[in-house]
Amino acid sequence: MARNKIALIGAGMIGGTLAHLAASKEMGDVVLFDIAEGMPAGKALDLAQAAPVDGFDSNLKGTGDYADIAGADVIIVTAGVPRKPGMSRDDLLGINLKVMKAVGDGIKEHAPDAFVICITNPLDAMVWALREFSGLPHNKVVGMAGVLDSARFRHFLAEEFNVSVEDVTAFVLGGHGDTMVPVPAYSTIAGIPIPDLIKMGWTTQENIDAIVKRTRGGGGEIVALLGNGSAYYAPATSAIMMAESYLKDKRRVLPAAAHLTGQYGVDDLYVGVPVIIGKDGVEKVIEIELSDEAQGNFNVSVDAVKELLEACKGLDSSL
Ligand code: TXD
Repeated sequence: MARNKIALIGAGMIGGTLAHLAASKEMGDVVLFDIAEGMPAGKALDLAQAAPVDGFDSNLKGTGDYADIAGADVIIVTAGVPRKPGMSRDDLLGINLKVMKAVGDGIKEHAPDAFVICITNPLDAMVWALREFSGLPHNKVVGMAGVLDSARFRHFLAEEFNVSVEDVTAFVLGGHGDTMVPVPAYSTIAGIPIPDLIKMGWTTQENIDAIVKRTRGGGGEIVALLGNGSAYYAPATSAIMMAESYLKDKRRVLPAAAHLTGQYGVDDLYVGVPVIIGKDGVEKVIEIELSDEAQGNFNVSVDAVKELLEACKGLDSSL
């Protein structure tokens, strides 16, 4: 049986971490594509030399030629420019929209059957644009943000309750930005919803409110600490989980930026919602009933995504 092929468009901090994870988990052969001269080949060679030590078999190739992504089963896109301190995700819009055009054209020509996971910011707008430029079916193009945002929420909750992260589930909806909507009512410690834990006196509403706020600003907190670039370990780990659910047809229920066609009252927009990812890509969008407060926050988040899309359409008349 032929190995799977995973193509990484963008071989920077997240791209390199993705390559390391995909190869060391033996998910398949890995192609690192980047416009930077030499760098993707250097990372591929470095990782290939880790293989004999760690004991994994994966062919790794660095390239600047889209022809090398031909036949990819999964493509993960991080190409673009990351946030610098003080820069909002939206500042990235103009630069990264042009990058999505080039990437979309490359995918359309060389790997139209792939499952594509977009990570590039501003996420909800970039995944929409990438889908448009690539022309792939909507169920085969998805955005990664929700797994990361809910992982951040889970980490903070595990610290608050002093329990294993494994026993914390968390629910985050909406766009990947300051308007994202962490939903405590659907977040649990071993199945016990957060509001019940507050009633049990295990924590306070104030503490949960502070955690929700910290989750919303989770990306910015790391940007400020790093001083140069944005988070990469957790974003890469999150995208790998989505890729595995597709490749192994695991049908995991994950929050992801998916194309909505009326669900949650939203049409033709990519927004973070719970989905099932299996062999056909996004196989189902799960529509849950939200409290008035959560729905209100979700609507604010959707409006922020809509605004970004309008800006994209203003920048590129083909959209
Ligand atoms: O949750 C999420 N979705 C995110 C998103 C969490 C963290 C970071 N997020 C975004 O991911 C971030 O704002 C960026 O837009 C991407 C990638 O972040 P990374 O930290 O990996 O950025 P790097 O290290 O700058 O890598 C980007 C690479 C770099 O090597 C460039 O040379 C390359 O992209 N690049 C290109 N590759 C291919 N084709 C084109 N046109 C191109 N332009 C730049």
